[in-house]
Amino acid sequence: MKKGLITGINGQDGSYLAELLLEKGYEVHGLVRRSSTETFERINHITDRIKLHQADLNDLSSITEVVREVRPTEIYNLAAQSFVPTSWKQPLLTGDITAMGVTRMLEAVRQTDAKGIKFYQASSSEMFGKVQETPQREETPFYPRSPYGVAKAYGHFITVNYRESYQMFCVSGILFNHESERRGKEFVTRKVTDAVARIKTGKQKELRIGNMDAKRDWGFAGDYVRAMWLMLQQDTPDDFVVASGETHTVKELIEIAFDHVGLDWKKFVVQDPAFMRPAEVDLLLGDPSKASRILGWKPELDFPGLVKRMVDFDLKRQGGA
Ligand code: NDP
Ligand code: GDR
Repeated sequence: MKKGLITGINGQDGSYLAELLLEKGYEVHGLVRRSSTETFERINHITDRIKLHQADLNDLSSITEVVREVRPTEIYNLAAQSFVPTSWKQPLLTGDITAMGVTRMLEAVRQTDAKGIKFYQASSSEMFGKVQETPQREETPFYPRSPYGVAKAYGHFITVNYRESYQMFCVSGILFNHESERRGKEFVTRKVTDAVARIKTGKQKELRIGNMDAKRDWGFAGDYVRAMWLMLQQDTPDDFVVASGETHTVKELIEIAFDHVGLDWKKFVVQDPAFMRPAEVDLLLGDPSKASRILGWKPELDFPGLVKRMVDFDLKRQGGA
């Protein structure tokens, strides 16, 4: 039986990936950090079918112990400080978890069973930052624009380096933005769909937002975790861009979300400098052709479908549907 260990199992992607691995008959283990209030909102429905282990990406001995105890066949390293604005407020912490945390995971693998464990690193389109070409491909040079992007670039290269230094099966998935009803409410898609639902049900008056001209290549998280799994099923380790191949502005996102409940967004949206970033990533557009050709991956949910799904979910939560 295959055994999967997911760091960040309690996050958006971790919860979808855990479901996918269970469906495929894996024994699923998750690494979670200690918290004074245990909230497993995203994985409550599957906690009886998975095994959780307490460890922290900042603590090598704790993760080595988990890797030794579980002896997984596959590790998905999804844990990170993943919110870009926080990376300017807490740059050192972001570096510790999102960059050095990857080396700690790789060391835990190398010291336990370098040849027997396949390793997936959750890399990001934020590494492209101030983009050097469009669309962005696996070969596009990185120019990160935030401490988060810089940390992810380190994580990417250390993963490639362990593959080349120790012939370990390590891959880096360069994933573009992917969203769902399980997305944290601080990220722009969920912030918008949650606000639309609250405005529609009379609980909120306005939506304060930052840069509406930023363009992102958005997809559905459920589709993207399939690509992670596919990368570890290959015979040789390689890196892949995973994206929808379409880009949309934040403004388009807002329009679709408000339209879906019959509201005029212009009456409710206020631009607020507080949500502007010190350095912005203006445009992201990925080229997923390598993932399509080699992994046979393609996304199933398109952008309008994704936004409407999230609005419908939030509306239901607010008792408005
Ligand atoms: P989330 O922020 O939803 O989840 C991140 C998880 O990491 C959380 O469960 C969090 O734990 C855990 N974590 C944070 N710090 C530590 C630590 N020190 N030790 C152990 N666990 C920790 O992110 P997503 O699910 O959206 O993303 C998954 C990964 O993919 C991240 O690495 C992210 O940077 C990357 N990524 C995401 C993209 C996206 O669009 N979603 C695109 C490209 C890359 P807790 O629940 O306790 O907070
Ligand atoms: P991003 O996602 O930074 O791309 O990182 P986010 O949803 O936070 O921002 C997307 C774009 O929207 C603009 N924006 C706002 N963003 C937020 N959060 N709040 C606002 O009010 C707002 N107004 C405008 C932003 O400026 C930005 O241009 C996500 C994370 O999941 C990372 O971990 C991941 O690596 C990348 O996606 C790919």
